Amino acid sequence: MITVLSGGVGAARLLRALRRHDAEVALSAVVNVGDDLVMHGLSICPDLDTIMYTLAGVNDDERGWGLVDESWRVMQRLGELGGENWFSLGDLDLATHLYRSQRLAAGATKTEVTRELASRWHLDVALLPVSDDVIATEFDTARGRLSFQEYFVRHHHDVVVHAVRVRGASTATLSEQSRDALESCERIVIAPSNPLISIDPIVRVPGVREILARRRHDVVAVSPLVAGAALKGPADRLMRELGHDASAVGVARFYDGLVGTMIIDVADAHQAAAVAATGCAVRVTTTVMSDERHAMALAAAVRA
Ligand code: FO1
Repeated sequence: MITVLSGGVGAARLLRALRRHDAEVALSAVVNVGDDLVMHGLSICPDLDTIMYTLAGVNDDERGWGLVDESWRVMQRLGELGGENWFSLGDLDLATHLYRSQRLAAGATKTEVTRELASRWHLDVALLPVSDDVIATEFDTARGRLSFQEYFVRHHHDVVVHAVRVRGASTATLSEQSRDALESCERIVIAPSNPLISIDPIVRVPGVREILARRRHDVVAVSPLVAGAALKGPADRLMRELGHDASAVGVARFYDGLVGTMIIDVADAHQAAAVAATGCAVRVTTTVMSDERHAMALAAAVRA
């Protein structure tokens, strides 16, 4: 059994690769909920949905989020009415948010609703929100305090960040299902997701850091930075702005004490000794899942 600490796109692709690599392995994803938002009265969980759609084979892989063959008529009409439409919810994607919002209003937990949605898509990966409590990642920026999606989407993560806050994380309860998945698996994998805004909001939930530290020899992390750059999103820029090295070494230092093995890209092979000097084993492979062959190579390295 493998449990993957997960953000959005990078985690979704790694989970898909792990499943294709071994149809038998039991897979769980403990997923970040710090990007979640309520908009137009609807509860939206971008990381959970990106993973769900990717594993179901219906994610728009080019865009990275949302459904393939989506249409945007509702957003267009909303704009014509003068409503807020900077955060695009596709016509079909809206059904997911309507379903989730109705079930939450009826008293179901996020964990229960996620299980229901995942079963409708026939997923064979346990999708687990790290907590059922509200956790909200926020940014102190040159333009003031911004919510996650205001920073990420409205401002195209193109604004200087002074600090990241994860509201609610330190008092959130780790879900029973996430705790079980982290305690009972043979290997914990930290996906190639943004360390600061995808993985850290998970690690900050009381219990997670302790489990990782205690089980660090079973923990494998994949660096999301390749030659100092993120494949998608602002990980490199945020690392620099918040005083970290934007490199595989910087990622290894950020995970110090929590990780037994770091997987770094062949483009960063020259940093292997410096990564090892942080106190973990190092594996060098292709981490960019650009095609099936590379995805399988990464899945094999994660399982080695
Ligand atoms: N990302 C965008 O860049 N623009 C959007 O309008 C947008 C809408 C959206 C709706 C539902 C959803 O599940 C994800 C969505 N995303 C959008 C992606 C999301 O903002 C981020 O990529 C993640 O939160 C970061 O992991």
